[in-house]
Parts: sequence; C-alpha cells; structure tokens
Amino acid sequence: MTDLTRLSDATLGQLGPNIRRPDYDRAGVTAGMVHLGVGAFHRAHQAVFADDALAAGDRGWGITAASLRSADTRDALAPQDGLYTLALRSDVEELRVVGAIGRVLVAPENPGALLDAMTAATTRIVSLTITEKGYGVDAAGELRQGDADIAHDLANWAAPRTALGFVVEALARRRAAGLAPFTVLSCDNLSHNGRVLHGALTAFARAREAGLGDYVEAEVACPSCMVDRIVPATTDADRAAISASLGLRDAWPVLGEPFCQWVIEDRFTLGRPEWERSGVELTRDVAPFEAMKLRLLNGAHSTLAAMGRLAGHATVAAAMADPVLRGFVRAYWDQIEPTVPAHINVPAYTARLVLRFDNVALQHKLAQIATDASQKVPQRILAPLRDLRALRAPQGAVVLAIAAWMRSCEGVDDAGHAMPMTDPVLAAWAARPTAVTPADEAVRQWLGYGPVFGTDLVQDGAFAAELSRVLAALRNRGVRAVVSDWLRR
Ligand code: CS2
Repeated sequence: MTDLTRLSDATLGQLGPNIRRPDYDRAGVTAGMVHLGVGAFHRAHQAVFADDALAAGDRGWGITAASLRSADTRDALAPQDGLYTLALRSDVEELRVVGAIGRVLVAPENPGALLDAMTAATTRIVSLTITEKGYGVDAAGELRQGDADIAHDLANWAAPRTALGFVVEALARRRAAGLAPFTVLSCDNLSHNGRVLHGALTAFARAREAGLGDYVEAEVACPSCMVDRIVPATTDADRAAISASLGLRDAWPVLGEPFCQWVIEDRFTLGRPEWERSGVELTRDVAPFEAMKLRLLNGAHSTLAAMGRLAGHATVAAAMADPVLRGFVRAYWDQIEPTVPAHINVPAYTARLVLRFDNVALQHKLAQIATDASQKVPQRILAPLRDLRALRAPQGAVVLAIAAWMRSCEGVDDAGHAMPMTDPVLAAWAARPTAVTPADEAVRQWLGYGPVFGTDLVQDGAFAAELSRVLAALRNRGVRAVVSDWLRR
C-alpha cells in the first residue's frame, strides 16, 4: 500500500470512472458547519450529506471538523486535503471519495483556533458526535459539575477541553460580537438528544454566569435528530484493501453499510443545507423515530454485544448466525414492541434490521458495541423496561438482556476466557460487583448504582429477586443454555 500515490486534490483525477468523487470546486467552498468529534461515524454519515449538498451547488456548507482529543485524523487527512474514502459494504463494495471536510483541527493543540472557527460569521451550525459520555450529564440529565474536565472548563473559558466548554465559550463570544448564535446539532444516540444538549449547555452557561445561562436557554436552538448507519471501526487490513481498490493510498478511509437514515427536527436559526434533496427526513417531532431506533436497533445491538461475547462470538453477524441468539433477538423485539410508538411499523423495521445485522461483509465487532455500555443501556434497554413495567406487560426478555449485561461486566465469558470491558465511567466505580459477589448482592449493588439505574428499580424487591435468579443462572449455566430454556418456556 505504501507504494501507492497518496489520495489528494491533485490525484483525484487518477481514480477509476466508477468511483464517485467531489466534482465541485473544493476551493470555492465555505465552512458553514463546524463539527466536534471527527470520528468514523461523522465521516460516514453527516459529512456525506454535506458532500451531497456541496455537489448540488450549495457551496456554503463545507465542514471544519475538530477532534477534541487525538491528532490521528488530522495527521492522516491533512496530506490528503481532507479527502477520504467511504466504502459501503454488502455483497458488493461501493467506494466514494468524500470532499466535505476542508480542515481538521485538533482542539488540545490550539483551542483558540477552534473557537475562532466556531465564532466565524460564516459558521451557522455546530454539530456534535462526542459519544454519550461527552454530554457531561447524569441519568437525570443534571450537569456533572464535579467532573474534572467540566470543572476545568468552568474555570478556563478560553482553553476548554469539553464540547460543552467550547460551545458555550463560542456562543458567549458571538453574543459579545453581536453575531447570532449558531444552531447546535447533537448527532449522538441519546433519547431527545437536542433537549439533553440544550439542558447541558444551559446548565453549563448558567454555572459560568446567570445571564449567559438565560441567553443560551432562550436563544440557542438545539434540534433533536436520529442518526443511523452501522459503521464498524476501520482496521489496517481495511485501509490496505480500500487503498488497493482505489489505486491511491488512503490512510484514513471509513466503512459502513449501504443503509443510511437521518431524521432531523427542522429548527435551524441560521439556515441549513437542503438535506431533503439527499433523503434526509425533516420533521417536527423526532421522538418516535428515536425510540424506534434506540430501542429496536441499538437495544438489540447492546444485547447481542453482551450475550454474543459471553457465548464466544466476535461479530454481530456471527451472533446472529447463532440460532439461540437470533431467536432471542426476535423475542426481545416482540416483547418491547408495545413500547415503540404505535404508528411505527415494527415488523417491517425489524425485518430490515435482520438483514442489516446479517451483513457479514461488515465484520462489526461486538466489543466495539460493548464499549461504554453503561452510557448506552439506560436509553436502549432500561427505558423500554420502565415502559413495560408501567404497562404491567411481560419483561422476561428485557430482564435477561440486563442480567447478561451485568454478567458481561464481570469480565469472563462462558468458556472462562477473559472478556475485557472498555467502559471508563463504570471502571471509575471502584466498589462495583465482581464475578465472586453473590448474585443477589451484585444485583442489589447494580440497581443501587444511580448513574445507570436511577433510583426507582432498587426499590422493587420482586424485580431484584428475578434479576438475581437470572444472573445466577447465567453464571452457572451460560447464556446459550439459559436463553434456550427461556425461548422454550
Ligand atoms: C452501536 C451503534 O456501537 C454501538 O453502540 O449500537 O454505533 C450503531 O451501530 C449505530 O447507532 C447505528 O446507527
């Protein structure tokens, strides 16, 4: 791969005719958006829609992207003029070179440069993919003021570390300069992501100064949106294979499935691209779409991550090829269907999910999905559980999913192999239960852990007893045996 010429503006002309590439004048593009969190998901999703808008002639919607942590993406993309390949994988592979990202900034190297980009009059939207834990709020939506980075940013306005710190300082500077606020668009998998973001920004601004809090609360629009595309982490083998197919060396491609969906609440104070031209759904209320996607897709993903890893599977497609787990996912979907808004066609949606999960070309690792699970389980699995409890409807599948997640956090799979968990928030809970904590005691500790479980579930003794019984069974007999029996019940 190293023998190949590098992908860049100058070498775009060498691409084969079947590879889509930016056919607009990239030099004539203005950055109307600043994006915080330039991970693979952003580059396989929002940046592609921006590329479509640019190709359609809407030249004000280029992206200045920023990493809040590492320099990797900037170091790889700078020699490529911001260009990178999106490989869409199914039975076939489709390559597209995306040109929407003009500059990549590395926030810790130069926070002032990022604040300047956000404060520029041309910046009309600031979008975020900062993962669930990036919002700095607890399960009740309260700002974690004790968090070291948040505390740092409340004291160091000009050199923030967190997305909240950057956004609030940029808004304060715009306000002082008489510039209207940009719209702030969360593209993370949280329920009511816009509302959560608006609450966190307001609380952060208020902790700086009461008047700034009032300003953010009243003037800053944070539309909610639902984002969807399965984007497995890129490996060195992917980078080599994609470069070989491209005929040019791309050090930082992304890959994903062909399916892509974006549903956005249409509330943009300084305008937005004509996203609808490329299939984005603009709506007044995103909540039903969010519930559908978080509970059916992401809930099944997190359940497969826990159960699949315990059973020794590495990828989503491998877990789905296990008849026990496949049967369980269907039963889980059936059980939570009453918690999904009535007008959603659940059978049609889940039939499509099966095809998406079965996509072997993706090699989507369960360990990737298991990362940060403590930040995901509340909106994906506990939210439908609470709805089922309110409906007094059967909850066995959901209880099994929760017990499997607890068991997976014990760090050993059913064959006794180490199963590392990457969940820094959970890891910080020093007294968390381990594989040798008796099951009833472990469940009592888990349910009492407010940041994930809130305060309601711990009070229900019958629920705790059932969960303990299932956790003990999972430890004793393994996930496949327990789930098989449950399916045959
Ligand atoms: C996955 C998501 O890693 C995870 O937690 O469930 O990234 C999922 O692939 C996307 O939300 C699909 O849009």
